[in-house]
Amino acid sequence: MDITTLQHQLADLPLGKVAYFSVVGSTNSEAIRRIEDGAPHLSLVVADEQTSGRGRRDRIWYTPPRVALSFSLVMRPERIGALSAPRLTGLGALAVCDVLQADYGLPANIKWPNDVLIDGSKLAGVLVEAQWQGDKIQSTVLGIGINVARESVPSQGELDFPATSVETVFGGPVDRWKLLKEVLVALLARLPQLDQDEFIQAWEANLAYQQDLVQLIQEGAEPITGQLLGLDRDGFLKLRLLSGEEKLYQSGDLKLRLVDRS
Ligand code: BT5
Repeated sequence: MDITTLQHQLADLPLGKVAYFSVVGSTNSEAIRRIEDGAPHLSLVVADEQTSGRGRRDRIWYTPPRVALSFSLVMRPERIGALSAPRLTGLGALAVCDVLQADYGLPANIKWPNDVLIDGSKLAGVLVEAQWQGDKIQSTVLGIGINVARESVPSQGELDFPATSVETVFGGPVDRWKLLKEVLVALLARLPQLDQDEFIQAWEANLAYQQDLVQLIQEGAEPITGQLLGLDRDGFLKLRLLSGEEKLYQSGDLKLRLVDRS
């Protein structure tokens, strides 16, 4: 891929500036740098390889060359509404789900808050990062990483959750750049709904482990066990605890795991 071809392929989408790197540290970091330089709403940074791709809490996100998709979109709060910012993680995950379901016939779902799964294995992750000035969000970056070819899947020893790729589950070749455009189209189609209840309903309808017993795990704290009931209006996770009490949880650094009752 090169920038001219990419710009040409994406020319009919209402994006800001489009940048392409054959290798970059992190597309999120690059997008944040571009915001500081005044990059407009929906500017896009795409990389063929990331050397310091990251997940939440600076966990590593592996993006080897030529086999995965990694990209970040600039989201200006004045264009999406600052209150919608917490929903951006859902937007990214939902867009990937929409495409895998509709265009590839795959049973994708979302492990709250930010992972896309197929048959219980993760093939995409979303990382939303916000830039603050005082107590005001200046801008947000929505980053998405998708394992496309089989070679993009890190060895299991490097992971704390099973992983797969689109090609593995699709069972045939997948054009990365076609997939990129499809995800961007799906994301842009969902964007106008971001502050509406329909958006939360769609996010919730695609959640993995609905009604199942799950655990929320946070480093240094006792795991929280409960039945997964759904989402509230802010995208917080609703659990019914073993005591019967219903409680809401904000994503933060929580890891969600299914409780194995076998
Ligand atoms: C995520 O974090 O899943 C968010 C990943 C976001 C990556 C995109 S790529 C474009 C943009 N630029 C960036 O620098 N980041 C974003 P989290 O839920 O914290 O999961 C991280 C965990 O996923 C790691 O600790 C690994 O166990 C696992 N992991 C790392 N690389 C993986 C991969 N390629 N496939 C599946 N799992 C992976």
